[in-house]
Amino acid sequence: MKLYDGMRLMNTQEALQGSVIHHLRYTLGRDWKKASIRDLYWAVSLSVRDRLFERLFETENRYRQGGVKRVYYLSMEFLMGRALGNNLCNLELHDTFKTALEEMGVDLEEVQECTADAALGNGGLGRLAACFLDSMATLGIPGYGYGINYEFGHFRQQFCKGYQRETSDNWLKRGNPWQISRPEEACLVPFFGRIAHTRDKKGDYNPMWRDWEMVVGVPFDMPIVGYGGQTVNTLRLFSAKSSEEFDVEIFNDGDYHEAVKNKISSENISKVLYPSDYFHAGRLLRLVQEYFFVACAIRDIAQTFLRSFDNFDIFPDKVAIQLNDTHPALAIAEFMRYLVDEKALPWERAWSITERTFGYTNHTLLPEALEKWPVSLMEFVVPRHLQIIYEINRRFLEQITLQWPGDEELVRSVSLIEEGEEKQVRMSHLAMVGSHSVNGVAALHTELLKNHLLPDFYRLWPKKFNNKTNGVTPRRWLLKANPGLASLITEVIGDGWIRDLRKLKALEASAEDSEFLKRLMAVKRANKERLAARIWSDAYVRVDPDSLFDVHAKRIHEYKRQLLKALHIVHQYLMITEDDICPEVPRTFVFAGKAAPGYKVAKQIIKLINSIATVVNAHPKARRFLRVAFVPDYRVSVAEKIIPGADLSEQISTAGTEASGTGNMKFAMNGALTVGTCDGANIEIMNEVGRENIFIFGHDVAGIRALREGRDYNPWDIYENDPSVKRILDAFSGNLFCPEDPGLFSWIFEHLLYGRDTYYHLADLSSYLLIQQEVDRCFLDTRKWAGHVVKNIANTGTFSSDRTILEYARDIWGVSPAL
Ligand code: 26V
Repeated sequence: MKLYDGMRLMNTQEALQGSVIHHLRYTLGRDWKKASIRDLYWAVSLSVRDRLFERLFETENRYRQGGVKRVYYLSMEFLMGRALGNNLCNLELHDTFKTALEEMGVDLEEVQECTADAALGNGGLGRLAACFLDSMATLGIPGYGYGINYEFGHFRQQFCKGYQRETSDNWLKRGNPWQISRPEEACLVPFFGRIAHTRDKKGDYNPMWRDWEMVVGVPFDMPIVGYGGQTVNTLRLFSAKSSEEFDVEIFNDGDYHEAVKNKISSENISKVLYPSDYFHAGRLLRLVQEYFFVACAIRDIAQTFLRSFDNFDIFPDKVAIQLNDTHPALAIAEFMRYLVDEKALPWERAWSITERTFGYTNHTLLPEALEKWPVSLMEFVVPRHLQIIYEINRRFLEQITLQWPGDEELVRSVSLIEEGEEKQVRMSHLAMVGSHSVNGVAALHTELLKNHLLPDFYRLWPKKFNNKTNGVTPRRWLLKANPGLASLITEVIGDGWIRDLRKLKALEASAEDSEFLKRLMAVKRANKERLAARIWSDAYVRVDPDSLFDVHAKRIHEYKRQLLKALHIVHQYLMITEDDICPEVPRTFVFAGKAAPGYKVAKQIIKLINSIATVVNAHPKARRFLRVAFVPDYRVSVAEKIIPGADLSEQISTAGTEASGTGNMKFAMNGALTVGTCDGANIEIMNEVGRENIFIFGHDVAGIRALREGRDYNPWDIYENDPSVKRILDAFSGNLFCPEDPGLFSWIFEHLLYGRDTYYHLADLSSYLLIQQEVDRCFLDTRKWAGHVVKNIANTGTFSSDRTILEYARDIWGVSPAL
């Protein structure tokens, strides 16, 4: 059998079968007859991996020979999901592999389903990083992801009596065929210790970092293939290991116990992903993780640079480093330390190189999520970096005072150090001062950054600020997640959309074509059936694929207002059970999402929704029109099933709180209509698809601000004056949804009425209920609905992460595709 075509492995069915059998026998040592589904997963994955690596070598050669500029995307999170299906899809080998395996009696779908997601992220920020890697590889941009190889990813979610229970995600338990460790490229990272204030021979101040403890960072590489397979980049994740030299030293002192203890603590660094994306708790281990990661990344990046060049002045021409939020912002101090302490560059030169190298992306407007580290903690973990941060701040404030003499208030507001009972380092200020670019992730978000979150910095450096509206990769989120829709689209307009999503626009020509609309809705119907099966197997709720699938799937946060959705359901339920009004459109309400383990209100919201589900689904009359299902353990692979089956996409955050949202884009692309507020990228989706093809409701940012500032938000008035609102809230103060646990949900009544509801649920409730009626009316007219669906799909082209990445490449990184 012919195995090679030139330097490349063959991709015929025969060759693929041979490859699988080879790996099964010789790599895994398994007899075909005794192979389990997991063995097959491994054998198939290794066969795919062979094909990735040969392209990875080609890509590296191309980059090296071109002396190209490289982009490093530093992120504490990469929410990759499953690799096999995506790699097959991007290599365009899915169908060949499927038939090759079929002939061997193996079902490819089944093989994929038995594998864990790579859930090294919490939500939007981590998934965006994963989409960006796909786009960089597809566009042929030399882009590398850098992150942490967490041993445990995001927790697994189960429900126990309606409450969220977390279990650990031991995703590497059975190994990972996609990762290759590179112990020969490990790096040493010093921690803790003290600064000795010494002078050099010339008498100049020469601080020495002494008595540090050493940790080893071992890189693990994961190949990232672009669509078409021309480019394979890498995602490099670091695992922490204890340094042997260090252990030996202690060991020689005879303190065996200490040696073992330290081994445990250094390996703990990459043990687990922090499962919160909301509250910055300021934990020591988190700071240690952030520093460990950037120290490894900077060493690695510098080493790669030095393999081709020797003059750091051209570093910014050859390297761009993008900070995914402030989590890797210490990289700025670490790079300064590297240039000044290790490479003996003068401060000014080092600073100019640093500033020209880094870019910073902000992903949140919520003050609770902004990172601030106590100076005392930093002094303990990274004493030299704290010193450097102080020096950056001293020079920065000196410049401010020169420009605006006497403006003490300005100095206080922009300082990297927040004064107060406990002095803290403001990581966003460090990131901004050390970068040449600061960007938000949707037009509205960037405006709010400039004018509300960071107005003083905007006044200082208006040109640094820019917008990069998020996007999602159409390969995973359309081609792979929705094969039915993808092939229908390809049949009508060709397959150019896979690389250039704007081509979807051509679908508009078919918006009136009954035959096309029928086929489109048949695809949706098939996806709904698939989703219904999943809802039954995972949430034990029987649902009718003919009902309207109304989906709210994302992290559980007060600002995302799952509670507002719950109020709508309760309203419907009460209309049926008390007013005897039956909705014309039966609905299935689908929820999915995890709550941070320490976020009590979010966990209560989960319990509430599960309790509402129990009551509604059991009510003999209500269940004829309504079903509520909370699908557990939301993750990338579950999103791939839920999103294509949705009719209605709920994007109902309080205006001014959701930086962008990316689920909103995935749903629209898959032919769901959006019901949304004027928030984040919803506004841009509205502008693209047209006001008449989206359901927009509620207060906008100015309206919410007026409520906040005017102090005229009086939820009691709303409660007293609107009988339906009163009835909904009374259901919570009563025990309608918690007959066995009286008083369980009365907090909601109090929270929305007495407490300061900073997310203004009641302010938007009546317009939300109204717009939902409009949704119903529209859904009844199947043809009209289908027309809106086409308009949505056809106009989501701009929300491809390819567009986003091309903008980063052009405006921030100064790189161009190297295909
Ligand atoms: C914050 C924290 C706080 C400390 C503990 C760990 C941790 C981890 C992550 C975060 C920040 C989360 C920010 C985030 O995910 N933002 C989301 O970013 C998406 C991509 O830009 C965007 O679409 C969402 O609107 C935004 O909420």
